[in-house]
Amino acid sequence: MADLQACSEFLQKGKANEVKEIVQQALDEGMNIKEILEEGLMSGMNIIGVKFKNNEIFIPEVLIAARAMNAGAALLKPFMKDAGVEPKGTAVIGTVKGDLHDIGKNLVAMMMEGKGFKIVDLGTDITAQKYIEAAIEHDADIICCSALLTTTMNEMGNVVKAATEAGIRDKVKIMVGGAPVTQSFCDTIGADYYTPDATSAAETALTICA
Ligand code: B1M
Repeated sequence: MADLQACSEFLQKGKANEVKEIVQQALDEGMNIKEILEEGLMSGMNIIGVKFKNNEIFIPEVLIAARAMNAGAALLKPFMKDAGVEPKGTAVIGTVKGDLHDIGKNLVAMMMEGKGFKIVDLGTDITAQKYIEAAIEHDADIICCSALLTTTMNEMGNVVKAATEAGIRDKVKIMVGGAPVTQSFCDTIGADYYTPDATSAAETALTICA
């Protein structure tokens, strides 16, 4: 019988081939999709999140674990809808206009994916208007803005304004983060949540959509 605990451990070590093998075996045995996803994949990514937050592991380990998670999740994807596995929520994510830094943004996206979110990754250099259009198109619960430059972080305020102008401010929460961003900046621009790292961002997103 497919060993989901072993799958979770292989995921944490970034062993994508082994993860795929166990997920395929579990599928062949007719195991419950939700069980494979939660016990084989998400449990491993949760442990990675905690270790990253505690500085026990670093960016490369997170990236290879996320790659293994994606490899396993890709096998499950075609069956998710039929199995009634709904995403925990939908988040539109991007790095703000004028800013090309995307490593932190990608980590946030991966951690949120690991928690079961549908992620619409817009990339970098994203205008306020683009965030809003995507949030409307995908009926997003959360808009996630990342900024690494003191010269671009103010663009986050424009995203909040644009959401208000588009009449979606009560439907979508706005989360902000990135090295120069602080709680007091978040409060000043009227965003909903500031989190200092990718793991807390994913945890906060889960609380928002609980
Ligand atoms: Co740039 N850069 N860079 N850079 N760069 C910094 C940010 C800088 C601090 C370096 C320095 O001078 N010491 C400085 C900013 C100064 C400032 O504004 N205060 C700087 C500068 C000035 C620039 C340029 C202007 C340089 C130039 O051309 N003169 C230029 C700007 C280009 C542009 O964006 N328009 C530039 C360019 C680049 C590269 C392209 C070379 C490259 C980016 C490659 C890429 O991202 N694909 C780069 C890099 C790599 C850095 C440093 C070295 C590393 C940034 C990084 O990826 N950190 C950085 C210096 C440093 O930090 N040591 C620097 C790792 C990443 C995991 O951390 O993104 O903070 P971070 O994400 C964290 C948290 O912040 C949080 O979670 C992550 C961890 O869990 N987080 C969120 C991030 N987003 C979040 C969103 C959330 C919640 C949490 O909710 C939605």
